[in-house]
Amino acid sequence: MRLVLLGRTGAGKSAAGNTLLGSTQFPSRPSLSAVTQTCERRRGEAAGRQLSVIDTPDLLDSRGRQRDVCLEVRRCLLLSSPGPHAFLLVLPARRFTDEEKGALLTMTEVFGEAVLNHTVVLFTHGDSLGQETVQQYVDTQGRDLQQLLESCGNRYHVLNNMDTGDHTQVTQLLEKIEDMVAGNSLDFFVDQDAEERLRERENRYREEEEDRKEREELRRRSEEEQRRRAEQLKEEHEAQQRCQLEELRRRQGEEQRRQLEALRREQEETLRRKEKELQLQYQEQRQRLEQEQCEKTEEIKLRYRTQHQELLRRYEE
Ligand SMILES: Nc1nc2c(ncn2[C@@H]2O[C@H](COP(=O)(O)OP(=O)(O)OP(=O)(O)O)[C@@H](O)[C@H]2O)c(=O)[nH]1
Ligand SMILES: [Mg+2]
Repeated sequence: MRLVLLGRTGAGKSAAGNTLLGSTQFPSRPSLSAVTQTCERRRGEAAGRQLSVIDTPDLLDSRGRQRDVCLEVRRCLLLSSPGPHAFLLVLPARRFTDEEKGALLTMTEVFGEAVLNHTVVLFTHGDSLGQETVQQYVDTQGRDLQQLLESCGNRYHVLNNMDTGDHTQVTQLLEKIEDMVAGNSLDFFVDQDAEERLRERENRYREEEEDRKEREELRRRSEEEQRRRAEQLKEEHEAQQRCQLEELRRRQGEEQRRQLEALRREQEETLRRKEKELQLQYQEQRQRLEQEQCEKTEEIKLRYRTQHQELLRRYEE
C-alpha cells in the first residue's frame, strides 16, 4: 500500500509516518520552520500490510517557492509510482484555520480534482482532544471543516502520534483506506495530466516571478527617483536657507552699522552741545568775574579816593 502524507508545516506528517511504520523513520520535531525539506519514502509493515510511506515537505503552501513545490510534487509522484493508494491530508486536531482551509484547494490545484477520491483526512494530536471524540471535535469546528471533510467523502481518522504502542489506531486507518480503495474505480491514484499541470504551474510561477521582478524593478526605480528628488529638494532647501541666512546677516550688519552711526552722531551732537554749554558757562563766568573785578577796582578806587581826600583834608587842617 502506497501512502502519501500531505499537509502544512508542523501538522505532524512525519510523526504520522513514524506511527504508521511503527518506528522513527522520518525526522519529526517541534519547529517554526520546515523540518522535512524533500520527499522521502520509507517502507515497512503494519497490521500485516506492506506499506510504502512517502513523507513530504509542505506542498500546500499557496504562496511562493512554487518552483521548489513543483519539483517536489514530481519527486512525490515518482516515489509513489505507479500511483499512491491514498493521500493522507494531515491536519492537527486543533482550531481549524483559514490556512488549512486553503490546503485542500491547493491540493486539487496541484494534483487535480481526482485526488479527492483518494484522500483521507488524518487528524494528528489526538491526545489533545482529551475526553472529546473526533466526531465531537469535527462538530464544534464549524462549517468550513465539515465542507472539507465532505469534499473528501467524509473519510477521516484521528491519530495520537505520542502513543506509538496503540496499534489499533493504525489498523483502523488502514481499514478505512482499504474501504476507500475498494469504493474507487481505480485502485490507486493516477494523474495523467500531472506533467501538463506542473508545467502550467511552473509557467504561471515564471510569469508571476517576472511580474514580481518587474514590479520590484519599478519600485526600485521609483524609490531611486524619490530619493534623488528628495536629495535635490534638500539641497535646494539648504541653498535657500543659506541665502536667507546670509541676507539676514547682511541686514543685521547693516542695521547694526546704522545704529552705531546714529549713536556716534548722537554722541557727537551731545558733545558739541556740552562744549557750547561749557563755552557759554565759561563766558558767563568770565564776564561775571570781570564785572566783579571792575566793581572791586571801582570800590578800591573809591576807597582810595576817599582816603586821599581824607588825608588831604587832615593835611589842610
Ligand atoms: N502531542 C502530540 N504531538 C504531536 C502529534 N503529532 C505530531 N506531534 C508533534 O508536532 C511536531 C511537528 O510534527 P512533525 O511530524 O515534525 O510535523 P511535519 O508535518 O512533519 O512538519 P514539517 O516536516 O516541518 O513539514 C513534533 O514535535 C511532533 O512530535 C500528536 O499526535 N500529539
Ligand atoms: Mg516533516
